[in-house]
Amino acid sequence: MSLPTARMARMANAIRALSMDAVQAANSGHPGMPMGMADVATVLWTEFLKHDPKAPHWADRDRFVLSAGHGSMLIYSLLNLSGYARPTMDDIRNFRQLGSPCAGHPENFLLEGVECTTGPLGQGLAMAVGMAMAERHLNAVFGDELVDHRTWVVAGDGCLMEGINHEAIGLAGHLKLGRMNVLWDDNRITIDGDTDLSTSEDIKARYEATGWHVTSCDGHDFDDIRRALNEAQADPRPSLVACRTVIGKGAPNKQGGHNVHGAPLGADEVAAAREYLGWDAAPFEIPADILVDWHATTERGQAVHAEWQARLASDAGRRAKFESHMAGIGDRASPALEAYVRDLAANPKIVATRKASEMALGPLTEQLPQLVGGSADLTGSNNTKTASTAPFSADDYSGRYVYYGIREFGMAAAMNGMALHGGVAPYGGTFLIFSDYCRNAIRLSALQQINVTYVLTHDSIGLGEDGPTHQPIEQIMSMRLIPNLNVYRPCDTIETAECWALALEAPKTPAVLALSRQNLPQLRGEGDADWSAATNRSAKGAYRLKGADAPRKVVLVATGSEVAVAMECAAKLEEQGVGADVVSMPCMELFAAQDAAYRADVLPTDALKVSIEAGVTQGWERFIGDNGLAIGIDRFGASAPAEELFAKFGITAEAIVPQILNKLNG
Ligand SMILES: Cc1ncc(C[n+]2csc(CCOP(=O)(O)OP(=O)(O)O)c2C)c(N)n1
Ligand SMILES: [Mg+2]
Repeated sequence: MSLPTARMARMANAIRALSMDAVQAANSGHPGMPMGMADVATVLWTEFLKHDPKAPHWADRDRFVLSAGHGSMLIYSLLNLSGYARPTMDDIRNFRQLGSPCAGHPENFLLEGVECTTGPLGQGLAMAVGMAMAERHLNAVFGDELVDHRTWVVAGDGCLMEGINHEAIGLAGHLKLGRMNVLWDDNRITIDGDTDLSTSEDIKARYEATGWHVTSCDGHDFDDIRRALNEAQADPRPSLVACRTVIGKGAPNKQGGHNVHGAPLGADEVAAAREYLGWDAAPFEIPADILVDWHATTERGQAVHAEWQARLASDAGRRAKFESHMAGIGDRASPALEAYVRDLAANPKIVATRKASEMALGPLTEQLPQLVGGSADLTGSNNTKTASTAPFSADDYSGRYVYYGIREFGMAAAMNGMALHGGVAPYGGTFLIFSDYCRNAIRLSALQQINVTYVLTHDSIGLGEDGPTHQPIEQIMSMRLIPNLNVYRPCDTIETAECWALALEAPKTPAVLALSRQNLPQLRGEGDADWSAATNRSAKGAYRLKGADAPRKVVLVATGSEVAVAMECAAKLEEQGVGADVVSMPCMELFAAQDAAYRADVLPTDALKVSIEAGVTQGWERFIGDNGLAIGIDRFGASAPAEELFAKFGITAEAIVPQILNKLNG
């Protein structure tokens, strides 16, 4: 049952008033989008969205994604008016100020009800694809009784124009994610002016061609909005609803123009808007009758939530399984790997670390049902598929392996969406070199404090013949620049398993696993016969793999495939009576977090420190100091067999040892 139009209009005007007043108070922000989409959002939130403000984490709630994150006042208004505990009106008063959860753009870690961080245009919608995938997967596992919800997206012209939109809707159309509905704020305005300035694209035709259902509505006509949303819900395909709106609707002199996009209306125009909208309440005050109407609309969601709780309670076994699944991996990755690693200790394997990753994924995917893998069309190269992970497809959403296609950015964003949804622990592969294609989504994994594992193989010139376009040089070090991202570069089978355990057992930190294409010797095994989480040597980020025999003069620090090179260097140095430690550093971030005593023990000041990594040397000063020796590659690679490249670029014991001796004697 819908409320009369006049009351709906006043509910929508509450969003308009809060948005223009908050932006005015902050003297910064974007009033145009929330004022333009206020009517659509009011219909969606009060009549369609399944949610319970008293239980923002309810697993079967609909997901709402404000992909046009600059319109953050829209979601802050909606959460407040619907009766969520936060944001309070004081929070809104402090919009965009230090300490307020009402940040410039919505942040998932600041407010319950904000499902994901948005602002980088296009990625909200692409994350929503992942949420819709997670929903279908869990529905296939647990059935309609426990998992049956929709993913709603509000997106602007910018979200649809970004390249990632193509990847995201291609994936959603192919996977027939019919429970995903995108409400496009079709206002024909972006920052620079009319969309005519920069695009002539037939967006509706593009969505249709991608397998989407497309409809439109007058975004300021409540009945027409309802009609379109009902149509979107009924159609089995994902839906795009083009909502024709006027940006800044309600600001009589500025609405419809680009100046209302991202600047305060100004005191005069705010006053004019109050007049125009018939809004006489003071700033940040909502008339009681409007608040009553808003709160009443959430009774529907509360009732549905109560029914869901009853269904969950009705079957104790199913409930336990569901709750354990939704709770995530916790610390169950290490136990899943114990038998495998202990066997490696007794039976060493010479394999590429990408292969070692596949071997570790065997027991992990077998024992951890939350793991959902995939690759951006490099399954056989990334070694991401296991016997336990059948394809996830429109015909069978119970599968746990996603063929993402050649959509690195779309894959990364979708994985973020899955992780945010909960109940799914996503990992996905591509070549390390193409991390740059999805870099901003990796950054958003880190910013959003979620667990996503990036399996990035072919991690150096060691990939050989494909040449410089495919050979990472600056990628590993540049990944390490991203805060709250653990970059792992394991050196052998056992370290690879250790890094997988660490990656999966950090619920608020995403991980990159940089893995080799080429075979590597197994360097570990001694002392690993009783391997467990407690003996995971990679956990401290770096450790002494081999101590010096002769009096120590040198400490060689290496990662990944270069640890074996460091071992050769050490052997040659020892032959000449020069004592050398070898430190394996699979994760700089974890090492940097250790206490000073441990760091000083591993990297003592009284020895020459030599770093060896087949990538840029910049950054290694942090560990080897000003007087250290950094062996690396500060230019693009070349096309040739791997062994020849290591020789050419001097990443061999033959090339390195003389430099060390020179330095010691110099
Ligand atoms: C990836 C990315 N590029 C650029 C921006 C800066 N930016 C923020 S909003 C915007 C214009 C968006 O236009 P539209 O989606 O139509 O929003 P409207 O002006 O209608 O509110 C731009 C370019 C951004 N936030 N993200
Ligand atoms: Mg626009």
